[in-house]
Amino acid sequence: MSEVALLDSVITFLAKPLGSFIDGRPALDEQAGVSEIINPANEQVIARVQDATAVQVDAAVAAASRAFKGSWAQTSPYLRGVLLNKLADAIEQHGEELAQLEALNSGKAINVARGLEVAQSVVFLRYFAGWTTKINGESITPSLPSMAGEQYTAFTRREPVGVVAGIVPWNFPLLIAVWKLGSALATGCTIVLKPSEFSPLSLLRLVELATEVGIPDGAINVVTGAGKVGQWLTEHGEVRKVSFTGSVPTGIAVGAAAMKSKLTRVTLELGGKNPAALLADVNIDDVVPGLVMTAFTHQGQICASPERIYVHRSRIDELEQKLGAALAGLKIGSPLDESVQFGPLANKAHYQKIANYFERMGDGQVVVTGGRTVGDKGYFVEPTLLRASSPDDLFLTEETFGPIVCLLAFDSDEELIELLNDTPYGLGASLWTNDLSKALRMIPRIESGTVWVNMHTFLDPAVPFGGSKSSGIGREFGSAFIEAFTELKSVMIRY
Ligand code: TXE
Repeated sequence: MSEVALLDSVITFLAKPLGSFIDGRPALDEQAGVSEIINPANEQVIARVQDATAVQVDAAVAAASRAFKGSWAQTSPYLRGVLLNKLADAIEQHGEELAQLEALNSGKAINVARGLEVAQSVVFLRYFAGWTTKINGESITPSLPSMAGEQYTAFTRREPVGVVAGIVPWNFPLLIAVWKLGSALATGCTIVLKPSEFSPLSLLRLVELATEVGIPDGAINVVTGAGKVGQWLTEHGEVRKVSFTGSVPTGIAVGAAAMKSKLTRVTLELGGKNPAALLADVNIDDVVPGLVMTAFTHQGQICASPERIYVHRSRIDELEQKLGAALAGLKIGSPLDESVQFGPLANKAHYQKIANYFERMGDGQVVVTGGRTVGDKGYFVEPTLLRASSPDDLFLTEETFGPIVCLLAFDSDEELIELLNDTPYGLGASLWTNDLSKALRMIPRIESGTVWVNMHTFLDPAVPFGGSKSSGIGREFGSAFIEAFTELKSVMIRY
């Protein structure tokens, strides 16, 4: 099948001078450095984006601060919800344009860009829009003694923390930015977003749409560039909260810098080495499509994707054979081809990291399928299935963040619990079984922010998401996000 034709709007956007977006308009600076944005499918330059200067980061924070105290503070909760819904409408109307930008920039298969990244951005924004009118404190009756007939009452207020810095990774540049701006704007905060230096394009288009639908200038700003720009934001004295998604080492550095700055609040959503466990009763034919989808969508570059699969010894041969065959049948190719299920890795650095893992394969593991790079143009690799013989295998311990899944047999439920928890991480885990009674007994013993049963990596805006152990601090979504983006103020009154 041929590639989808690029929309004129996409071609026009890519040809524009691009850079930061501050206070409702593009902020371009002739003196600034420029980063070339590469299409990972063919290694061609598709756009040039200016890197933000320190002065521009200051300007972005100042604009967010003005909006926080001014226009956004004066926008009622109801109108905030209306504006977030209007932005969701605009994403729907420009859905194909945003999906094409994503496919071009991050190598996401066009159907995944449309059906997951863009469609879910709309779903999440509408969820946050619904919260704007429901963020309240509580009234409290104190027990203070009354000496001369006086009485007391008290209440709490949920007040927005202020200017938020949202630092976004390269794997879901639009959706993760929406999580951060939706949480910030719903609670009355304003935000400065920093996309990854590899994939800033869809967010730069989104912030234009935000201005077009009437979100006040300065409420959402974007500063472009590499880690240094994120560091300036994290250390900025007027930033009250950092919401970071990315790798564990960078997350630790961001958390430490934020604490050191002004005890700036942080939410960290970091990586993991997520396990899936297949109990003895599973129907392998039912499970294989779910595992392919959850572990190999967007080439496995999803923070909660399973990379280690523990299978009851009685079923591992059947799983190995059927999962291996399903992976070998995936169509690898251009993300703009609607029949392709598996595009390139998102950038050269990540491709080199995965290629390096391929070189280390075979020493201790059996390579069931995959394990090679594909072609000589673009960052393509094969979906890869390994079978290990020891729980200490490097493919059961190190996060690859790529399309590499490793199987290991287990014999007893007690052994399985130990294997699941034998990691510094704790983002997501899944149990695959028809024995719900057994699953419910195991769930409290699994050290993980989320446990899925007969599914994995499904995120819903109503269900809190985040990591335990070294996979992060704090929770996004549900009502849990409100705590992270507000301060609780107590008011006591004597009357
Ligand atoms: O992540 P980083 P990178 C993992 C994955 C991948 C590895 C590296 O294993 O191979 O991380 O990817 C910004 N202060 N994940 O380099 O470094 C950076 O510019 C403030 C897992 O992309 O964590 C980018 O915008 N910000 C992950 C963002 O932080 C800094 C998704 C993430 O970059 C900074 C992506 C600093 N000192 C990669 N240094 C997940 N959990 O979903 C960098 N940044």
